[in-house]
Amino acid sequence: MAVVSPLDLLDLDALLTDEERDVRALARRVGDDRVRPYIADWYERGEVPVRELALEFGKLGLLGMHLTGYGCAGASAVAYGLACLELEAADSGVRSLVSVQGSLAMYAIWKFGSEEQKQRWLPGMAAGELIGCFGLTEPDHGSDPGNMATRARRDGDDWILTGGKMWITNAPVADVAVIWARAEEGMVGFAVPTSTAGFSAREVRLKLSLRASATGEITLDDVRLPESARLPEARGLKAPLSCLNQARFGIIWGALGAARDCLETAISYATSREQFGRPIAGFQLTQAKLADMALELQKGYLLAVHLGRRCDSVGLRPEQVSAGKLNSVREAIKIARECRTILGANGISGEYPVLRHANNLESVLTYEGTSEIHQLVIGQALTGLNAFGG
Ligand code: TGC
Ligand code: FAD
Repeated sequence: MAVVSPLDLLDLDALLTDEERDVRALARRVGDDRVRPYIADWYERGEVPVRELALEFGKLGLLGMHLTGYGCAGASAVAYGLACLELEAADSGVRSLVSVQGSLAMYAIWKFGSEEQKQRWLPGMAAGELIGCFGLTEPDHGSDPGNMATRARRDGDDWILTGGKMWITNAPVADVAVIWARAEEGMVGFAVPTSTAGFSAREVRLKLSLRASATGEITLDDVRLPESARLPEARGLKAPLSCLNQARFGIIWGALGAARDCLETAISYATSREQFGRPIAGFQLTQAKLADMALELQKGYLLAVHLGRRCDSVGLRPEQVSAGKLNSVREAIKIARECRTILGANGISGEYPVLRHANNLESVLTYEGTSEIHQLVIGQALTGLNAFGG
């Protein structure tokens, strides 16, 4: 009997162009060569060579790949999604590095920055020579960034930033931090060189998830910035939220990559592991699990391709991005946990990627809008009623 791979069950490859398959192959190769051989060790140590990886990804055009100009590749949304899928099949932390660099930090500067800011930061960021981070979340304001405590006040021609940001990916190694703050005129954003006096970032320790990712806490202690550091086109909370759409789109695809890796591992394990004198894949209960997981994976992928095509043709509404993020991550984490059961005790070992993916997906479930927030975004679109509070 021919054995089909979990993402080939319905021949969904037929939905892709040759160019898209080439981008996917490139991202898969970089994941296989530059991440998989080392990831268990990085994860155990809670360290990842961000700069080395960024240079590698930059050379291959994977940073800010869906943006145009300034050294960016100008790829389609679907191609970008496929790259996220393959990178997250290696590790969510590695996909996060790329998402935060390209979809949050670079996108914010690309969309809202001055020409001078774009020239200063984007080519180096696309090449992976400069690392960016995106500071929206604070210790006391996560789901509700509109109530953030960080303040920007004018002082002559300058701005003074005061406050702090928490859980900021890439912050400990970043050269530039996109920082969001409240000012008299509403929400404003800045491209802050991390060498500026009063800016500091320390690594968040004791993470049990996304360990192969640099996560930082930022302190802004009267950081003085010239007006030229403010993102001139960013007006109101809408600006940072529109950056989130970009990163959430990548997660729609990325989470499916983590799920695929778990499912492939579980199938391979189940066909070789024997109990009661036969492969555990031959038990009906195992096959029921595998069939249901393959089905959810395919459904998630169909949704991702549909949203990708819409994004490339007419663009996406926020609730459509929420629907994709909610579905992909919620199903991916279920798949990862179910695959873990199939591996028995080996399922808890770092020799296999499954529990690492499941643990990573706990972060992915929470960041870029928790599942509850996405349910409420969809609920608001369906009813016209805002159930967020306030
Ligand atoms: P609300 O009054 O609803 O909206 C304020 C203004 O923003 C507009 N808007 C959006 N615009 C673009 N994209 C979206 N997704 C938008 N959502 C809302 C809205 O139309 C309005 O515009 P205007 O013109 O009327 O001013 O704002 P709210 O305060 O009620 O909050 C809405 C809510 C809860 C959906 C929002 O705050 C939210 O999304 N919260 C979740 C926060 C979040 O996701 N943070 C992520 C931080 S970054 C991160 O996690 C990186 S992880 C690393 C990785 O990506 O790999
Ligand atoms: P809270 O907002 O306190 O939520 C706690 C719980 O309450 C959740 O279950 C939530 O769904 C629920 N809840 C909150 N409000 C409501 C409501 N109205 N109705 C129902 N339930 C509600 N942020 C950045 O800005 N930049 C980054 O680079 C970044 N990287 C991250 C990396 C990692 C590893 C992690 C874990 C987080 C990162 N974040 C980043 C932060 C992330 O975006 C926030 O954690 C997320 O938005 C949730 O905020 P919170 O953790 O404060 O949870």
